[in-house]
Amino acid sequence: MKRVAVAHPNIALAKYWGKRDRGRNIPAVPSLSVTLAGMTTTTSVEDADADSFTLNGVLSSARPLERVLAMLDVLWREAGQTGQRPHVSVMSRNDFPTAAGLASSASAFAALAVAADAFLETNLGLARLSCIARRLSASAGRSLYGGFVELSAGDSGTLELAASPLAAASHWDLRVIVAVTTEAQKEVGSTEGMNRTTATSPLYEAWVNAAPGIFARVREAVLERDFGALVGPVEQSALTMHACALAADPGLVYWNGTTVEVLRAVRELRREGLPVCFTIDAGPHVKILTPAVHETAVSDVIASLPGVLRTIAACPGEGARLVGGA
Ligand code: 2P0
Repeated sequence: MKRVAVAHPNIALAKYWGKRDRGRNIPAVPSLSVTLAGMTTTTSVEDADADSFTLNGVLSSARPLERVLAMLDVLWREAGQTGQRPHVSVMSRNDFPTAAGLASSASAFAALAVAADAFLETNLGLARLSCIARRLSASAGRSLYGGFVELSAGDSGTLELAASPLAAASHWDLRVIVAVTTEAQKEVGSTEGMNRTTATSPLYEAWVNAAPGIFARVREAVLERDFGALVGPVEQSALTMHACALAADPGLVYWNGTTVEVLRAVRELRREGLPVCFTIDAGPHVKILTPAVHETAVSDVIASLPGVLRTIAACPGEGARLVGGA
């Protein structure tokens, strides 16, 4: 038997950065993301004599294999199964480069949750799968759903925490233009970066206190489809997250020179009258938001900036889902 699922990465308009409970992977701040069409992870789960995980055609071992099997084991237990879990061959492929700075762990764990749930016939439903994916990678909990998705903060005693859909992909025809500023992998991954920030940044508490208000403003602007109201809190969320990471010890400098040039160019476009704003994740690439009608005008300018290697355009897309299998 074989089950195949697809999922897409998501980009947070209100950022998650910091955990209230590391063991349970509970976010310290609420986040709000948009799931992106156009970039896809496809994952299959099928019977095998021994467990294995192949990513982009390369057999994985150690930590990546452990995380994949952890998902299978959790699903098996959650469904109340007590016998031996069947051995599986898991194969996953991304049609987008991880160096594009689009969280591949989000689409990876979301696709795996759906494929494994179907393969094991656990039938847990999207909310349970989102909770399980969130434990492995918080942003993955959001990619279970399409369109605009929110994930609350929790307290250290929280056991169950799933993302929830806020509005469908069709709610707002936004474009996300990714300005790729390097092909290199980032030096410090998100999990390590946010744990270091939590432990050492003197600005961490200020971030945790400010984030709920920023999130509320993003949420309201999304619900109202008010781009003018979206600009301020989206940029503040990203810049406050980075300010807090920069102040860690040692400081986390995710940006390069081109990152700053792109931020300046986005603000220049805004001064010229275009509705456009930026966000930045734990890497040097800049993600630029604009209503669909302005996509070409914005991406032409951004693609021509010195240091921008290329741009990738994406729009709101669907959540994780099965695509067939025999
Ligand atoms: C976000 N990021 O909200 C933020 C903004 C990166 C910057 O969620 O430790 O891979 O596995 O829960 O989900 C990336 O962090 O971290 C992320 P873990 P994850 O999109």
